[in-house]
Amino acid sequence: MKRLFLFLAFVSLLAAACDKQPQPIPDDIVIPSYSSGEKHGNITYQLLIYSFADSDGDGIGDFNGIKSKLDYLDALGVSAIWLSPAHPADSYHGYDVTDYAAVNPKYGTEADFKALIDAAHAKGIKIYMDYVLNHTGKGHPWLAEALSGADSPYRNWYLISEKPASEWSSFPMLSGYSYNKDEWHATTSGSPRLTISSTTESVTGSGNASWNLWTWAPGQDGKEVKLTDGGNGSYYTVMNVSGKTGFLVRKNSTWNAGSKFGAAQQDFTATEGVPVNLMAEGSDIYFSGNGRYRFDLTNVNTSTVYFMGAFGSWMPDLNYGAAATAETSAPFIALAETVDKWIALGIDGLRLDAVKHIYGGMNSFNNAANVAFLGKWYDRCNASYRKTHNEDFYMVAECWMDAASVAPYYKALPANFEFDFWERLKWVLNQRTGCYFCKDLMSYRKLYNANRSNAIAATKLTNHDETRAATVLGRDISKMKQAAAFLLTAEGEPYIYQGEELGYWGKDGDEGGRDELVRTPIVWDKAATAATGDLGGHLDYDLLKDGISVEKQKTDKESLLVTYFNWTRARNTCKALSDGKMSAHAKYNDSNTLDGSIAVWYMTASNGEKALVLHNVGSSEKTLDLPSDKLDKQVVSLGSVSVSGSTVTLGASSSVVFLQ
Ligand SMILES: [Ca+2]
Ligand SMILES: [Ca+2]
Repeated sequence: MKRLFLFLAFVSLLAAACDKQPQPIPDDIVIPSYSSGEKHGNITYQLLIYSFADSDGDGIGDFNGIKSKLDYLDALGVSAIWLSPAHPADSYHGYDVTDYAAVNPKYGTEADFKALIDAAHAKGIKIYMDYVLNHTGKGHPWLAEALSGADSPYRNWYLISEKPASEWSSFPMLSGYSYNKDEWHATTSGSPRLTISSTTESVTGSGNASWNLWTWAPGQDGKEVKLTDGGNGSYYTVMNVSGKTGFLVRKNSTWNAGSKFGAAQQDFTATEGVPVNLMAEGSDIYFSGNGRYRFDLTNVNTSTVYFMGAFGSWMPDLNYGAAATAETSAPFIALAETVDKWIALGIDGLRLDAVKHIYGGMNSFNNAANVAFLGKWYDRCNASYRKTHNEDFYMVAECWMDAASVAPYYKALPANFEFDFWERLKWVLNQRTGCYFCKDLMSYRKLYNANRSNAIAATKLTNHDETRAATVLGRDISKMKQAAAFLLTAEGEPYIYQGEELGYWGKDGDEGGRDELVRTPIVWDKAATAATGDLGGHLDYDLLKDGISVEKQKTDKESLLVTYFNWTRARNTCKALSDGKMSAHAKYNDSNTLDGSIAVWYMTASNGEKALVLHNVGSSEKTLDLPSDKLDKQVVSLGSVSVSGSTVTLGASSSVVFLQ
């Protein structure tokens, strides 16, 4: 029987259940809502806590804000959220942690975090925390302790050396590392300490020592106040302080490297009576007082040492020792114990940051050591999780390399991000050449499966460190919709990055833009309410308008957001898509270069359910003759799709899925 379906552009609103016949297109947009256990797509949303949703009006996103938007994430078909680092940290983005056992108070309390976890679980949404294992923030107390002296019990938690150019190879952790002087940062060991206390002593005036305070009131020029030698390596001055005063400590009157000492944390505010551990080339210190104060500088007999920080002087690398015994190292044990705490609170998995740099620097990696280390890390965390759960702990790593290089990491971990997915897909869409996509993806999965039979490819378009998908695709809405359709019909477990579903654009800092510009807050409503407060004003205000808002797009059939609703719904409810393995089509595959704009594959689930996936990435209509396929049960479509007998006609940038 000849059947004909004609779907006009962007109105593919079929109920996407594979066991149903195609339904008439509803006039109204259906915003999906899932009942318990109905979401099978394993779709994760990458969320930036600081810029997702603000609940208390301070402009900074928070746990309660996320909790209030769980219905949105549910409609988007999400069954897990990867949270940006939730810990206290030196920077707004959180990747320079200062306490792994706490939550950042900017985001709320631990009770708020727990309430978010519980509310998410009630909707079938898991919570993954972001863990940074390569380095801490410079402001972590572990580093201050490690630098307090050569005999500190924390000394070996970091890679610290007086002569790194000749000593670096003595660290077992740096086997295979290529020395790079730019990754070693001068600081002071012996930790000069500064204590400020109220006093009735006389003002000392300018003292006799070369050590001095460089002081200023914010907004005014500074002046040098020489300290008085108090003997035994101590110096002091007494002066009047009126209001907020900034200062740095200097060894002499010049600004030569190593002569300036400040706080470990940016814009640090000193408290009366609490000693401040100073660091060479440290940050500005502020003190607010009204009256007379004594500034005591002690323990100044310091030595210059260097710590290794592949990502820069604000991110000192941790030292786990040789990979073969990493699990016995103090930082490994300390970090694992913090994971125990979050597992007990209810988290479901971890995303691991920058894993290729753990055993290695910025440009040289010891992949074998990283795999050995990560295997121990996974086993340790999984053992903790399995005490209270019957399934394994989820862990996905950011191992930013090509598929062949990532493959060995599956020996250690169940999931890794597939950066090659987007590398291939952006080429497919911009070159309008789809015929090789299935072959390429299957070849990657073969590499992964050689190392782990149930390897999970964490597929994605872009993340918070990449130029936005929309920008890469020339802000062509048809290509952006089809990028979503590819992501949600390919084998793997897809991630959707905050704002991608709304078509956010922006250039990353590495490509002439700025990191904040690819981390733009969600614009929730037509009043353009957004959590902009933590981004230092580095915002593209053209993005913060009502036209792109969730409220606007969810009532617009032609919006990108509605395309995401439809295709995530299809993936969640069609077992062939959610659980399927890719296989090539006999006719339309990589040999079909005459119709190079066509990408076709099957997805076959473990229960035998099978779907035919068709994409035309070309700029003109294509008619495919598919006598061996069933074309009567359409799951979801995009653009213009019509069926006549054994032929399917796909308009430009059009996609469709048929159940077999
Ligand atoms: Ca807030
Ligand atoms: Ca490292």
